[in-house]
Amino acid sequence: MPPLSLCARRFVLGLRTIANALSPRPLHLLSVALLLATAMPAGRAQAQPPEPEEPEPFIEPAESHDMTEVRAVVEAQPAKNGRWDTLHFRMPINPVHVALMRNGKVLVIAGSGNDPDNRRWQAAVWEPTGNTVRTFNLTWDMFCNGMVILPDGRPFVLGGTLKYDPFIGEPRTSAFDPATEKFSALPKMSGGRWYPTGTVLGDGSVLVDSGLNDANGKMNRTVQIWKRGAWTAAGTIFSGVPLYPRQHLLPNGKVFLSGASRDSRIYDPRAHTFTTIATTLFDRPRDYGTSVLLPLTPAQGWKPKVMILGGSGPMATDTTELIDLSVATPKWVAGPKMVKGRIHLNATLLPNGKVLVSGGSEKDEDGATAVEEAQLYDPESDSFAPASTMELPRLYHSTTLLLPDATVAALGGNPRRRRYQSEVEIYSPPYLFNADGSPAKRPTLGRITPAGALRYGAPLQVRTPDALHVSSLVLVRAGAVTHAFDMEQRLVGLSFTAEAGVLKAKAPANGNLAPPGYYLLFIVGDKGVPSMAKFVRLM
Ligand SMILES: [Cu+2]
Repeated sequence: MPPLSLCARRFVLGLRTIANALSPRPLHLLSVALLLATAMPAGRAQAQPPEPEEPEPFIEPAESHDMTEVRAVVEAQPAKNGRWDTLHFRMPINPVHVALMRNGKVLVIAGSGNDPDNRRWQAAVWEPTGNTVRTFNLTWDMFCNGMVILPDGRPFVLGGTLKYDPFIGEPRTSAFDPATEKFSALPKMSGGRWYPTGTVLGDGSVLVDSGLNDANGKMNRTVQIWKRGAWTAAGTIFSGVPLYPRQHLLPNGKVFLSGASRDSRIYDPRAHTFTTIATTLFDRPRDYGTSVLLPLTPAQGWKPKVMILGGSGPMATDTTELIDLSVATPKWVAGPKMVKGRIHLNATLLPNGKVLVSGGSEKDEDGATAVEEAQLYDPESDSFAPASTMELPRLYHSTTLLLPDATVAALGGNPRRRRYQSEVEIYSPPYLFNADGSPAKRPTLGRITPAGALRYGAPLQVRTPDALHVSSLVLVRAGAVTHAFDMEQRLVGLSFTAEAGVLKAKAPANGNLAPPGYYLLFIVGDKGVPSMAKFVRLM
């Protein structure tokens, strides 16, 4: 550990006392690393800076609170607030990682599931429509991996856990075939990665960075790109890189890193360099906050805007920030505040372009301060509206995922080791209800032409009897969520013309706007009601 200045030491010890008062568990090395990083903000990293000292990551794993009692919540105005329903079905494994596959089923990965003594590493395929689930064993521990979905539709698992306490990262990777429901090993990365982030780039290659290595449990400093079946080195990570960095591919082909650290950076996949472009308004790292690339729409010229929400610790912030990345000198500006501070929250893009913000707690790891009020962020009005109330706390290791029927599944929550929230909740947004609470009539999505893969810029036709009453046609990339962040989520709107029975559009112009892979195609009616989605493959 680097030597501390007296001031930093006092700061660390002060926080340590607070943290110990909150938690019976002794603070371990990563917590101290977090506090250090908080106490001493990292300098602005330039391209490939010399690295005199191993920087320590910002985010610590969190666990230590009890599940709370289930209580009934009845939503009186579903057409206004939407509605949460708790399924009778329970998830048989800890759903730390979830990915929506091209067949509508969900890959759920627990690995050891936050239990150091559990050597039975598991995953599952969950079918949300019938609520069937099939669990199976894994040959290595995929707990705390990074996961994206390859352009061919296979979830791609990057690293995981080799050892607990202190955590050592796993260098292995594996791809899951949705058809055969089997994993196959792919080449190892440059070293272990525990808490890495993967980002699919415009050409379908995959960037991976961050994560603790398998040599000494320190940061894996190599940035790598997966291309044509092999890993290549793609630069060196900057000093003070957070674990699970929040990353988004921008329409210019570069990658924006929005947190958790205060300095926001751009990674150039060609030059392999990081450049700091902005600093958050919030004066600490937003640990376990989340980040969303807001909808890329034709009305906005597909200009990229990113929103960051909540995070920090031990007390969470209720603040949000927005950045317009289409301007020459991007700057964070304050967004509306959330109803309460949230750490370990989730944010999910809906087909109508709004963002469902749910879960988390005001105090880190504390179920008693769980924020069960969900909210909908509207990028057009830049404001939040209530989105009813969840029944259960959703803290550390909870996930949310947009499903093809335009509802959102909320799973898990596991701040205390060996226990997790097994109940699954489904959010039905207001658009699914009439004023009297009955189901809204949805536009009918008919045949999509071409039937096979959709090429960039190519004509696209969507049959629908509701063609003259459609307000938007959107592609929503199938999500892959863990640790309060969806590494895949992205909504790309398409401009179209409507004739009786058919919408005529063009596929997104290129892979930087919408990286190759599988998307949910929705049409949204003029009253805001989305159709059921169909998967399309973009390439
Ligand atoms: Cu974790």
